[in-house]
Amino acid sequence: AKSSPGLTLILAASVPLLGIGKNNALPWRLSGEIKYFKQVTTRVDPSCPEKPNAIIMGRKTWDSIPARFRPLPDRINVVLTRGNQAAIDTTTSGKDNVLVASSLDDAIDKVGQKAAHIFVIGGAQIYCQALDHPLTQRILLTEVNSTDPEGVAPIDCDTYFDKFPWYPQSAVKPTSKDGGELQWKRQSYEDLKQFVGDQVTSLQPGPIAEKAYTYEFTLWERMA
Ligand code: FOL
Repeated sequence: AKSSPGLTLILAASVPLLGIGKNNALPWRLSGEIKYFKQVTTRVDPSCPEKPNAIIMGRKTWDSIPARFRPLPDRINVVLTRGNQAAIDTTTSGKDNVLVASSLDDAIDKVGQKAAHIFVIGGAQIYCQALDHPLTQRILLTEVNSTDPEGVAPIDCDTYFDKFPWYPQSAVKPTSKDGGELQWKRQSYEDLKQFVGDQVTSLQPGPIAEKAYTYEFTLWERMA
């Protein structure tokens, strides 16, 4: 993957357990948050204005996006599958911005030269693979809190980003195998603002209230 851009994970996850899904869908519907996802993954990087961005997703995440919305416009959509590639409709819709790959490395080989930024958009299996990938440099994590009046009801999820031991309240802590050092570090809001750029008008310092939730946009960077 010569001179390919680094990988950025983007996800919204519940606090503190990092729930990301329920019944192969998002656990919530937060219009300001999905607008941020759309703006961040679509925005044209001024230092690379001729290139679109790429989004890499697993086959189950592809399935979770309503057929009428996919492929997501103005981004190169790459769908990972070990199975039947014909099951992913890349042609009949008349859209030419979708391709299929058999692994993360295969996906990077296919879009690395064509894309300004590569975003990994899930789901849990793909986030785990990407977290272990040497090209992964940052995580755009939206922390979602419930504002349930009881203050105790956790957000109902069946899928978790549970391999991120650096998260402050994760059930799993970094082990001495990792050198006992923090490999991932939360960066400041200013750093996040600088990374996403001026076109992302939905970026705000959090927490932001919507429905029965508050959410906050955060940036994490790999230190080693
Ligand atoms: N990351 C974050 N921060 N929030 C998310 O909701 C999110 N969702 C996924 C991956 N990373 C995320 C995967 N699920 C669409 C639907 C589901 C989905 C990702 C994207 C989608 O339809 N997006 C449209 C905008 C839809 C709208 O405006 O309502 C797009 O063009 O991006």
